Amino acid sequence: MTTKLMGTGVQRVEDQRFLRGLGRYADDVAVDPSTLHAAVLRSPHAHARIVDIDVADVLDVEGVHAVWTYDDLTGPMAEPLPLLIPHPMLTHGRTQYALAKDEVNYVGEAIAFVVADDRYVAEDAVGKIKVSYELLPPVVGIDAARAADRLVHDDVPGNVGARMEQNTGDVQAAMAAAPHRLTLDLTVERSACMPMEGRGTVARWDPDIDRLQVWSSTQTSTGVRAVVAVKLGLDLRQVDVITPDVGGGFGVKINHPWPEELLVPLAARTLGRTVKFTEDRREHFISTAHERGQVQYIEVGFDDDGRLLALDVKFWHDHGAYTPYGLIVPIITSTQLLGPYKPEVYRVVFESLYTNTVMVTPYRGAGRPQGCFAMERTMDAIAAELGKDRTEVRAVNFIQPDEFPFEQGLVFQDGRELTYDSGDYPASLEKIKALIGWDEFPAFRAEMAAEGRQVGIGLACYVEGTGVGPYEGAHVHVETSGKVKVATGLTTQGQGHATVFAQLVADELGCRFEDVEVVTGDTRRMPYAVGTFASRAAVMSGSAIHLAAKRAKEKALKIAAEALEASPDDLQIVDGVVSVKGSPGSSIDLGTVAVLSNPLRYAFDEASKAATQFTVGDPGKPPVAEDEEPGLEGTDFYSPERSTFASGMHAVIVETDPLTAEIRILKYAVVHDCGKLINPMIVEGQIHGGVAQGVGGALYERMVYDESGQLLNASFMDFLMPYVTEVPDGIDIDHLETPSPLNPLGIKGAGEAGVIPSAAVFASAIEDAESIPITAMPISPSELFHLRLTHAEE
Ligand code: MCN
Repeated sequence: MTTKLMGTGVQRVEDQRFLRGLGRYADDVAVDPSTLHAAVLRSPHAHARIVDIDVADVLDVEGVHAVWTYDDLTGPMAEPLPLLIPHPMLTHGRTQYALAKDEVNYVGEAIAFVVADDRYVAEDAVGKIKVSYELLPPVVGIDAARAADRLVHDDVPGNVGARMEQNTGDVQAAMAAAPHRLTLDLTVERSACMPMEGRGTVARWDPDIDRLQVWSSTQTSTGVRAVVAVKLGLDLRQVDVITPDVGGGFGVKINHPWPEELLVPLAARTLGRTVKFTEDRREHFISTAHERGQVQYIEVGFDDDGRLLALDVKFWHDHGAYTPYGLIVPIITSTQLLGPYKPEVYRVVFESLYTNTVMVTPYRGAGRPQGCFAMERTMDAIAAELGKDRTEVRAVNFIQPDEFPFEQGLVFQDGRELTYDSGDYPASLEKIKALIGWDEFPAFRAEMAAEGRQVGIGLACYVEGTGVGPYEGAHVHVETSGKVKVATGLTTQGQGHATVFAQLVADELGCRFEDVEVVTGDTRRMPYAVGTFASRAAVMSGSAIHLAAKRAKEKALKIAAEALEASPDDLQIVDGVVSVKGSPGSSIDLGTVAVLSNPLRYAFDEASKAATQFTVGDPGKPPVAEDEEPGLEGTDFYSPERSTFASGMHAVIVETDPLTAEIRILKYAVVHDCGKLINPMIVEGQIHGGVAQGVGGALYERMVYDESGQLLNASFMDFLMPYVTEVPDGIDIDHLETPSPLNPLGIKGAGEAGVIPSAAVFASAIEDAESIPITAMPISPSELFHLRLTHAEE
C-alpha cells in the first residue's frame, strides 16, 4: 500500500522557491510594461470635516492620468464600503467610504486617489492636493470613548457601536453565595500584525472580452471578486481574481475590502490601462487595521478548591473609527474566554466603542488573546488567594474528556450554540507540566536565587474554535501525463498548503506525492470558496480535497476495472499505478486511466498496456466506462455542522533582571491539540511563528497614539517587533491528538494557536518572578521597573 503521508513531517515543497527569492508577490506582477501606479492622499487629522478639496494643480502634473475624490465616485462606489459581518446587536455599525465623503475619522483615512505613470509622480501629485479641514475634537483610547464628552460619529450616542450581554444563569445570586470573591482590572493594549508584504493590488481590463483581471495580495480571492463585481456593476463571471504568493496576512488581508482594492480595478476599467497599488509600511501602520485593545473588568466567586461558581466579565472593546467586521472580535472574546473551564454561572457584557483611530479587524487569534489573558489572570489570582498551586486550580475547573460534546450555554456570531467537540485537558496539563518541569521548578528557583537571579514560571490554557464554515471546495484532476492538479479556492500566506494538501491527495488517490500540484486562490480554477482565516484551511479545504480525491479515485477504479477486466474492489492504487491486488502484472497507470476517460474514447490494449484510439465498428474493445462523464477528475465541497475546538497550554520560565528589569525567556513549552495532524512539522512551524508573534505582543508591540490621534510609532524604528534574538531559542512542543468527530479526517485547526496565550503566560511568569500583580500587557522593562517602585511604596 502507499505509505500514509498524513501524520508525517513531509518537507515543505514551496520553500525552495521562497528561499531562492523566486516567490512572486502582487508587486512582482508584470503583465504589462506600461502599468500605471496609484498613490493615496490620506488624512493628517484624526477627526475633521472636509471643507474643500482643490485638485487643480494635480492635473497639470506631467504623467498624471487621474485624480479622484469622493465627488468622482458614482453608483455603488459612492456608497459606504460593505459591513462584512453584520450582527443584529450592532445597532450603530459604520463603514468608511472608498474616499472620504465629508469627514475623516482617523489619521490615514483615504481622501484622494491619484494614478500616474509611476509611483514617484503619483506621490508628488498627491502632495499638490490642497484640502481645507475644520478640525473636530478627537476621541482617542477607551477612556476617552467611555467619557463620551466627544463623539466620533455625531449620530452614535456615547460612542457605543454595540452593547451585548450573554449569561448562563443568575450571576449575582451565584456571586453572593460564593465563599470567596475577587475582582481584577485588566488591560490589553492596541497592536497590529505586520506581514512582510503589505497590501497590494494590480488590475487589468480586457475590453475585447469585457473582463477584469485582478491580482490581489488577499486572504479571500472570492471575496475580492464579489465586492469588485458589485461595486463596479459587473457580473461575477467578468471578474477573475488571482492571488499570487502572499507575504503574510495574519488577518488584515481578509477582504475588508480596502479602498484601494476597489479603486485600482475601477481605474483599470476607466482608463483602459493596467493599474497597480502597493502599500508602503507607513500606510500599513496608519491605514490598514489594528486589534487587541480591550479593558476588562472581572469579578469571580469561587469555593475553597478554587472551583468557579460565578464569573462576571465586563469589557470595553476599542474598535476604532469603523466596524467593517461588525462585532466578530469582541464576540470571540466573550464566547471563547472560558477556555477549557466550566464555571457554574457566567455572565459577559461588552461595549464596542468608536475611537478616532485606525479601525479594528481580526488579527491572528482574533479576540482570544485578550479573553485568555482575562481568564488565566483570574485563575492565577484565585490560586494566589487560596495559596494553591496554579495547576491545581485549573485542574478542578476543566471540562472532562467524557463531557464532550460540551455546551457552554453561549451563542456564537452565527446564532448557534457554542459546542466543544472533543479534547482532553487533564492530559494536556500533565504533558505541559512534564515538558516545562513544573514540579522541579521550586528547586530551580532556589538554585537561581543562590546566584542572585530571579526567575518565575507561568502557565496559560486556551481553546480555539477553528475550521469555521460555511464551506470550501476542491477539484482534483488527473492529467493524461499522470500528474495531478488540485485546486481549492482559499488562499495561502505561508502555511504550507501546497505540501499538506498534496499529502492528503497522495494518501487518498494513491498517486505519488511528487506528482501533485496544488493551486490556491485563483477564481478561474475554483470560483466557489470562502478564504483563509479562523484556522480553517486544514479542516475545510483539507476535508474537501480528501472528498474530491476520493471521487477521482472511485472513477479511476471504475475505468481501470473495465480495462483490466477486474472488479473495482480487487484493485489498488499505489504510486500512481492501478493494479489487481496480488497480481501486480495486471496494471495500468493513472495517466493512461485519464486517457481512457477522454471523450475521444480510447480503448486499453492489454499487450502494450497503452490506450489506443477506438472508433465505432472497430474490432477492439468497446469504449470504457461509457456511463461516466469525461475526464478523470473529482469535485467536492465540505460544509461542517459547526466549528471544531482545538486547544493547548503554554508554559514559560522567565528571568527578570533585578537591576534593569529586563525580561529574558529561559524556557518555553507548548502542548497542542489540533486533532489528527496532517504534517506535524508544519504545525510546529505554525506554533513557532505564533509564539514569536506572541512574544512581540506580550513584551514589545503596541500602538502609541497621542491625544490628537497621531500614531507616534508608525515605523519599525519605533514599533518594536522582536528580532530572532528576542524569541525563545528553542520551543519544546508536544502534541495531543483528540480527533474531531466533525470531519472525515478528525482534524482541528492550528494556525492561530501559538499566539493566543502569550500575554497570559508571560504575565503569569513575570508575576511569579516578581510577586507583583501584572494586570496590563504588553509590559516593557521600564514598566516593570515602575511597577516595582509603586509596589514597594504600597
Ligand atoms: N495543519 C496540519 N494538521 C492539523 C492542522 C493544521 O498539518 N491538524 C497544517 C495545515 O494543513 C496548514 C497549517 O497547519 O498547513 C495551518 O492550518 P490551519 O490551522 O488550517 O490554518 P490556515 O491554513 O487556515 O491558516 C490560517 C491561520 C490564520 S487564521 C492566521 S491569522 C495565520 C496563520 O494561519 N496567518 C499566517 N498562520 C500564518 N502563517 C504564515 N506564514 N502567514 C500568515 O499570514
